[in-house]
Amino acid sequence: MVGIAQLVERLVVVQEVAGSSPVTHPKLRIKHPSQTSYPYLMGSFITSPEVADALAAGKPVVALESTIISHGLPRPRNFEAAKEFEQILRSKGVVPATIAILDGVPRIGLDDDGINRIANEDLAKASVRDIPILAARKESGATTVAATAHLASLAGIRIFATGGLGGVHRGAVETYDESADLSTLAVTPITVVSAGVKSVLDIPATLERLETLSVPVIGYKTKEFPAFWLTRSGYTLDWSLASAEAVARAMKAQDEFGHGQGMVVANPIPIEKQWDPKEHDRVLAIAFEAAKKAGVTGKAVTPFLLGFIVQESKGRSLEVNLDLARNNVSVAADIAKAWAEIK
Ligand code: PSU
Ligand code: MN
Repeated sequence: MVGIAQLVERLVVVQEVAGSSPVTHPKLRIKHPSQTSYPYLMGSFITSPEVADALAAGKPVVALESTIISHGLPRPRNFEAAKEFEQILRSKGVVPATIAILDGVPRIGLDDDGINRIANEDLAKASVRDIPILAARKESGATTVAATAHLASLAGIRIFATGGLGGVHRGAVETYDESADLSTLAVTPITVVSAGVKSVLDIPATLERLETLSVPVIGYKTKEFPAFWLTRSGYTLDWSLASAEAVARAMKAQDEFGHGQGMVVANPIPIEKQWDPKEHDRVLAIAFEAAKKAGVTGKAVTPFLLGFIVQESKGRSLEVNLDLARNNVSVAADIAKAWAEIK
């Protein structure tokens, strides 16, 4: 039986904007402010026809972020990666929804020109709080996990693949530097498939914060949280699920008993593909020194460390980064298909 809550959830708010398409708002179950009549927000967001059709038909859709393309991977590999992630999804019968803000308009699903822009323009790194400013100024931005999750959720997308989640930075006790990825997942009903968080972050502190925020962390076929480039972090999880179907069932139960939070599916890179742990430790130690020397702080820290690590590892970390991201996209596709079956 379909209850009132589910009916309201399925309420489709038709946008008046040319080229845009119907959107649902499963989180708040009300109209999003951008769908009201404030003139400067009239643009709202634009869902590509392909993504809009898939959502309307209940077909599987997976969101992809753009910060990993703009700031997390070097040119020209970033463009190839963006295309490849979409291709992996398509080959499994899943519609990709790469998300970015272009000229002030959040885009859910990009065409070739959009992919080219996120790969080759120097875009701002945009988290949730930056979206309205970019919209009002009609500027562009590459969306982080937080911003991508937020926009994907507004568009009615439930599954999202990324490389690594942002988290609590080392030294956060003094700097308070903690990614908005965590606080956003506390209020955004989306399942994010990631290879854990990068070992440049404070992994145990990140897991503690996710616990505080009531965001479940599910090990995918493992009970150990991965460490991005490395298969294992040494930190044990409370929950492990053995299949995409099991994750979809947990999502359904979360819809019933949760309070609107998301879910982290931690998907380790296969051990034969991980970075050599000794080399990993050596390169990271140098990278931290370099960041300190260069005086890098705030949200510039992650891109700096990533770029430095790619150089110092002579590209090895990049190959591992791409492998783990492909692996996440593939698992997200399986989950999206299982979700489309049971939701
Ligand atoms: N991890 C990666 N590559 C990335 C990021 C994380 O391996 O590019 C990006 C993601 O977009 C993530 C963001 O949401 O960094 C977190 O940045 P911050 O700590 O400033 O919130
Ligand atoms: Mn930060």
